Amino acid sequence: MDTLDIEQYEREGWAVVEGVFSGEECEELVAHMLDLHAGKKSLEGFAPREADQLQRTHNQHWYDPVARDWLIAPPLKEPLTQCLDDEPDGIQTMYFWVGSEQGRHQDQYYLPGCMSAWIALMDVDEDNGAMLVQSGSHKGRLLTGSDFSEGGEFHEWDYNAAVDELCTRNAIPETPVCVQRGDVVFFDGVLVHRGGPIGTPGSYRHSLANHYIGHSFDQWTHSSWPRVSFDGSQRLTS
Ligand SMILES: O=C(O)CCC(=O)C(=O)O
Ligand SMILES: [Fe+2]
Repeated sequence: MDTLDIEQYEREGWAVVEGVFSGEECEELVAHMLDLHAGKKSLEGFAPREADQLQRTHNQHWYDPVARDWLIAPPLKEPLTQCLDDEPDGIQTMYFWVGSEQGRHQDQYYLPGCMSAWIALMDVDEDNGAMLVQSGSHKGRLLTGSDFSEGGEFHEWDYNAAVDELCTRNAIPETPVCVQRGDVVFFDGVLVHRGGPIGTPGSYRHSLANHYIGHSFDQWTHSSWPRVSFDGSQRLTS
């Protein structure tokens, strides 16, 4: 496994660590998710889907020990600790079978204080929907709820359209994050990013997006979401 380039992370707001997970480990998770999707495995909490419905799972680690183990996989701990300058608490997971094509956003709008470890479970490029990131945008403005309330600059704007506007004002080109199976993209929760277009419709893009906050972060707003430490213990912020 490669090591995190913390200077790049701080400068660009993101950095890739190559080869964090083996091909075998990735294939195992992909097989687990394909089996769940196909109904070959059942799991309480996982809603069966139609064959053509590949919508992501959200917080699968709440009901699936496999997802929980991936959230606190030991090789993620050191790079996360460096980025957060604190011990990491896992707080959210999203599993994608296909590219999300999600509009531009900043994760901290939804998850205060967070950062991300985005795990490629297969090779990812512009064909199957690479993420697009705006390097350096994490040093700029974070749009928050108050920007959208009465008197806020973006009152009555659509959220993604407001981030599009922020992106234009930042005037920094977007970079497709093309990575290989087993690589992990660490990125700052203020970074402007989106799920890029899927160049080859119908292609798979298995990936797991994990989100973390620092153990001492005390502004966490999702009070019913457990904070999962790397030793497996869980707690709620009151
Ligand atoms: O995987 C994607 O396309 C988007 C993921 C994302 O927005 C995130 O992990 O925060
Ligand atoms: Fe995101």
